[in-house]
Amino acid sequence: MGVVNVTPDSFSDGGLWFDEAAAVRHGLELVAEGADIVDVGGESTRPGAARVSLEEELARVVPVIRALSAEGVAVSVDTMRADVARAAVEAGARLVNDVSGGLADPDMPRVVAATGVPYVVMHWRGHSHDMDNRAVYSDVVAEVCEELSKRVATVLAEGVAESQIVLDPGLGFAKNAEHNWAVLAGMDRLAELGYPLLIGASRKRFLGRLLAGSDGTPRTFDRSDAATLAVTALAAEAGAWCVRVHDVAPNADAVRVAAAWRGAVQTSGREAERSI
Ligand code: PMM
Repeated sequence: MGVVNVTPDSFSDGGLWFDEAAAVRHGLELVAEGADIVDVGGESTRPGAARVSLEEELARVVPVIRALSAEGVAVSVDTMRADVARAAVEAGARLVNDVSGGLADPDMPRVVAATGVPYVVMHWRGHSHDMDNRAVYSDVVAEVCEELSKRVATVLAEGVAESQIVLDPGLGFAKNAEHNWAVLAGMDRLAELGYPLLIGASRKRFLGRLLAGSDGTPRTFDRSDAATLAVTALAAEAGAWCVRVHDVAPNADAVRVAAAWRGAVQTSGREAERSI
């Protein structure tokens, strides 16, 4: 999944694709580089970000989604608003990516149920302005699993089908670096919830912190793409269904490497069985 943030203020690419034509061009480039899905968002979720109005979000994303969909691109809409999700699907979006997992807008699950498209339910504890204060856990993996299970139960009760659901632990959303690493290491427990997993590590602060210089200054996001790539390879190996990334070409290659590796492991397993 390649990212097109149609925003002036997203963390790593804010302002780059704010213009409609630039956003569409970038979406097409991401597909050419190997993205299966292009995730279009009109609201920054960077820590501390303020919300945009419904009208502004619609004006940012709908024309871009319509244009990309008309080109045959599988578009997902990154939104917490049911009205935006509805308009996006009408404009051709084939997936709804809701970082709040239906918590920000109680109408979201019902609207997604009516559309029938896949629904990414992300682990979330509150809006960007104070999410860092909510990064308090005694066992982050257990609590993320438990809170996601509750969201799943709610969205199912609102009519979303099991087959629509994709889960995402929400790296960086009410999680510090230590929490993010624990969540990645606990992907097998998240997978036990029984739904495909999406992982969004690309260019996030915890990677910059890991790669900090000797004086403790975090590595800038534009120099942490190799770290994103490493997460992609490991997440794919751990069974992720999808990774959400900004720099598609090398990540698409990493996913193919992981798939070939898995395929070879399965083949050699079958051969070993035959020889017994
Ligand atoms: N992260 C961001 C935005 N949308 N969606 C999902 N499903 N998972 C994520 O981790 C996620 C997301 C923030 O990233 P950006 O603003 O740097 O693109």
